Amino acid sequence: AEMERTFIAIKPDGVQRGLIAEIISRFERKGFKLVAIKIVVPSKGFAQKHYYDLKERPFFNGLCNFLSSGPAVAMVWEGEGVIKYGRKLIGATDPQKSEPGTIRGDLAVVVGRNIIHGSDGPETAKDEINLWLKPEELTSYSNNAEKWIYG
Ligand code: DAT
Ligand code: MG
Repeated sequence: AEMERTFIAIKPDGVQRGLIAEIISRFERKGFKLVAIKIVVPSKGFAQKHYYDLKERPFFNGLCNFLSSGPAVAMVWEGEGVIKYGRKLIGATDPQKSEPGTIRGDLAVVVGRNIIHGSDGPETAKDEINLWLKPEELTSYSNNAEKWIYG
């Protein structure tokens, strides 16, 4: 299998609303493998780095204040197609447009409080994993279910 890794974060609203287990469960049940996880309060400066590409947008400051407003859960998930399919599990950026069955579609209402982040491509996945996690925080292991997930 062509394994890849993506960065997923449960934002402070998802943590405060008690949705950590619900969100992890959706990735885990799918068959993706959790290879790193930690809970952290991002500083404002760290949030600005994470969302650097959006620095010209009018909502940038509010977005960075929000991301740094409390603990977030930072994770790395591994699996075949996990970057693209992870975005599918998450749903559209605006929860009003996310399909039912997706994380944002089922669990969020407005774009400013959409509970979860996921890398949007291989380059951002690499950058975000490096930004949020130290190399020694990443694990590499085989899971006995893999032969049943991938054949
Ligand atoms: P995504 O999180 O789906 O990758 P994005 O990278 O375009 O979306 O934007 C990052 C976050 O910024 C998004 O999760 C919520 C916030 N955001 C995006 N568009 C917004 C808007 N029009 N108003 C307020 N917040 C917005
Ligand atoms: Mg994005």
